[in-house]
Parts: sequence; C-alpha cells; structure tokens
Amino acid sequence: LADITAGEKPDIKKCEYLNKAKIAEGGKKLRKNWASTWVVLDGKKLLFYKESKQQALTNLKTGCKPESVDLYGAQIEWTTEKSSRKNVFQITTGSGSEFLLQSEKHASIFSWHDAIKKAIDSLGTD
Ligand code: I3P
Repeated sequence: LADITAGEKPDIKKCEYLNKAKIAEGGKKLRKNWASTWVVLDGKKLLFYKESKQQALTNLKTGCKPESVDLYGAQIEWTTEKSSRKNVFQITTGSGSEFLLQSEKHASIFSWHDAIKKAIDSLGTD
C-alpha cells in the first residue's frame, strides 16, 4: 500500500485466501503458526491481510497497512519437508524471511506458484 500513498496505481495480479505460516524472519526461525490470510499479489510484492476480505478491500482504498513482502531477490520453491500439509510452497525473501503458503485446492496453489514465480523472475536480482 506504500504505492497507493505514494500516488502510484496498485498493480493487483491476484488475490485469494490462502493458508500462511511465517517460519523465519531476518534469518531467525519462528514458531510455525498457520493462519487463513487474504493474500494480494501486486507484481512487486505480496501483501498479507489478517482481517476479512471486505476489510482488506476497504483498506486498499483507505491505506491501512498489511504485512508487505518485497519479491525483489526472493526465491520460491515447492516443499514437502517443511510441513505435513500438501500443496505447500516456500517463499524466502532477500532479507531472510520465510513464508509457507498452502491451499487445499491444487489448481489454486499451482496458479499462485506460477504467478509469484513470474513476478520474481520479472524483477530480476540485480
Ligand atoms: C505445530 C502445528 C503445525 C505443524 C507444526 C507443529 O504445532 O501443529 O500445524 O505444522 O509441525 O509443530 P504447535 O501448534 O504446537 O506449534 P504443519 O501443519 O505444517 O505440519 P512442524 O513442527 O513439523 O513444523
């Protein structure tokens, strides 16, 4: 939402409820805590909203702050080791934070993996 307050148009590619667990921050491991989260992909970053979809949409207009994850220099990979759940991928940010995202819906999580990978690749690493 920094983009909105800066007067730029948001470039929303995708939004949906996914299960999210943050497992590390700044290289430090965190206790895993899965939570249903409204996730927005805007091309350069992922936004995580704790509240309901309606509140999240309202906040898109009013500029309330979600947790924002910069995709520049991030990595994405499927994992079967970091969780007993199926359909899980991990995002590792340039700053050393790690997130797991999961959905019971195969098509949905594959589509998210694809979209986030494209966003990361389009940003490059240099
Ligand atoms: C964790 C919780 C998570 C589970 C995790 C447990 O216990 O059950 O759902 O992850 O497994 O440690 P607690 O709530 O007591 O912290 P998955 O559902 O992803 O398997 P883990 O320790 O193997 O990561």
